[in-house]
Amino acid sequence: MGKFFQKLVGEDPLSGRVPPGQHLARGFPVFTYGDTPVIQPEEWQLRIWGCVEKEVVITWEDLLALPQHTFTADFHCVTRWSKLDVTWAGVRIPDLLAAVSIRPEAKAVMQHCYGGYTTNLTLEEFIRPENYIVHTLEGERLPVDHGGPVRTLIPHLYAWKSAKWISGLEFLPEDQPGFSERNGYHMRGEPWSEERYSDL
Ligand SMILES: Nc1nc2c(c(=O)[nH]1)N[C@H]1C(S)=C(S)[C@@H](COP(=O)(O)O)O[C@H]1N2
Ligand SMILES: [Mo]
Repeated sequence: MGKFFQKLVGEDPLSGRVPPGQHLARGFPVFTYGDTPVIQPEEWQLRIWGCVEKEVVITWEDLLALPQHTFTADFHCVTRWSKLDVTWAGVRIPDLLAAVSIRPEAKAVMQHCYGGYTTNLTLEEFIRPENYIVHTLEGERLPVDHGGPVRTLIPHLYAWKSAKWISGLEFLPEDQPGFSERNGYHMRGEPWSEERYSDL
């Protein structure tokens, strides 16, 4: 590699930030299967059940009473667009789950959404401290198209794992495919290793 080209690569602020097979999107596209459910914050509820000692229901008020963080993360859709440096605000998943007694047999989580969408991940992938449940995008109330009032954000996996209009967390003894995963997407979905589709 010539000196000039090396210098260019070294100075490219995006080098190493866009996973293989992805390009940068213009704006922030919306990607939704089916209709967009409209839920008011006051009626929003997150039910947590399955492999837990006691079922828990979290309301908008409960969510806002937990420790809040603003953070920036990259967003990678499996349909090949990425958006870098998106700023969100919300609650860390481990803080959300602090009041939930998860039973030792729990190995996976199914995220349930208003409107019926579901997506799964292992418990280990779900409870990472850089995962969030968010209510704010770029300093504004999360727009309904982007999953408002409340969605999850799992930055290290493809964006189909970041559930918009989240309504439930079901803890499971084994990893089960959700809506996207039953329709051909990968069970894990890690963008740097291009875990796009399942081998079925
Ligand atoms: N409930 C729900 N969550 C969802 C989806 C959906 O259709 N319904 N689409 C997923 C996909 S494929 C992507 S790329 C992102 C898109 O998020 P955005 O519309 O905010 O860009 O949401 C994910 N979460
Ligand atoms: Mo997507």
